[in-house]
Amino acid sequence: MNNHGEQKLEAAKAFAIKGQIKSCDPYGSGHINLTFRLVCEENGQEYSYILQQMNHEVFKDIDGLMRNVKGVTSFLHKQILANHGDPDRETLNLVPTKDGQDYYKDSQGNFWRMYLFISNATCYNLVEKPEDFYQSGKAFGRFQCLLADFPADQLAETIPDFHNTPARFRTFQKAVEEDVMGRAQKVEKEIAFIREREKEMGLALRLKEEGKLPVRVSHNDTKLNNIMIDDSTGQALCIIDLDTIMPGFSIFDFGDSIRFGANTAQEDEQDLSKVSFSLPLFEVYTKGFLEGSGGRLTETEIELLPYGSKMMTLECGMRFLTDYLQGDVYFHISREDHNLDRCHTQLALVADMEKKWSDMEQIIKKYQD
Ligand code: ADP
Ligand code: GN1
Ligand code: MG
Repeated sequence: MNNHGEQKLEAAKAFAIKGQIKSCDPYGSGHINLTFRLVCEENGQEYSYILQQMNHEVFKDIDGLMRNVKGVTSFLHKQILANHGDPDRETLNLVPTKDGQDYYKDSQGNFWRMYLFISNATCYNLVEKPEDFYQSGKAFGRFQCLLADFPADQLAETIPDFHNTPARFRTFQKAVEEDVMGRAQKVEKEIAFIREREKEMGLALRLKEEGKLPVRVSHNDTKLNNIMIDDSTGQALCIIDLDTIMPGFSIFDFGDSIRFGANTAQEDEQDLSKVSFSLPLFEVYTKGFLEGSGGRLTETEIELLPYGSKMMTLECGMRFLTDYLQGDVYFHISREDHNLDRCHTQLALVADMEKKWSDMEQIIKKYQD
């Protein structure tokens, strides 16, 4: 069996699942973990689960990470119940192992976890209806509000300096210098594009130091395919991929959604003529996010939403290029030059945002009050 066949079945059997295993196939399009949909059957009834092998190269502290996931999902579970919602669908639910643990370490040293599968809901890689993007803005805005009451000091920092853009820049510079794959010459233009924008990278951290930008419990990976939209109601149902919940900036949660969802093409589109930054999508997301945030964002945070969008796009492009230079060791790829293609879409978006900067600022002003 391919796809880690023996390990995934060993792992699946370690969890408290119902019935007999029928299938366990790769699922979704995440770049970090290995995700499978597990289908079991008992008395003619099917039960589905998400089985994930966590990437412990990326997440060094699996125990801390799983404590975060458990803590946040239990916290959300209570809030959803209090609001008469459906906690089986509106938040992730961990399935314990047969001996009551939150994750399983297999005989090869890999780490696994299991969630209830949320059915009749979809994660999109491209905005199909602007309404979905509005809904996801509202949900991510609300999510940060809900987490405002979560005890931040209990959270492990699962990836230190995750959105520290100047630190990401230093890593990028080192990758260019080392050029272990001999690829730097081919991407001179892309390298120059990133270097020309170095001065802009430190603003958020500077404002934090000056006490002008608050640190909040954030999701930190708010792309559209990390939110499930209910197929029947069209409403945002559940925010997933909780691995990077850590203290961070609201403007970066906003910006990461924008870099992915306000692109008129997919993140890895090879035909750059299809890639552009959509102001109408920026506007619907802004409306949703500010509504969802319920007046909690400061004036500075709101004014910096265009900056947050540009930084997350530039940072992500820089991370894809760094990985390309280092030999594709971080993001999963499924074709040659995949990370370079991803870098190209992000840099094209940055350039387009720069052209549309004053329109972005106008949109923010329109929704500020
Ligand atoms: P990664 O960190 O690799 O992005 P995710 O946790 O985002 O992993 O999961 C990858 C994909 O698996 C998601 O984009 C989504 O399509 C699917 N998925 C994850 N959790 C669930 C769930 N509980 N129910 C249904 N689908 C899920
Ligand atoms: C990764 O795990 P996934 O695929 O949702 C990455 C994000 C990037 C994103 C780019 C832990 O997200 O930071 O923005 O790819 N997650 C991690 O698509 O590095
Ligand atoms: Mg994901």
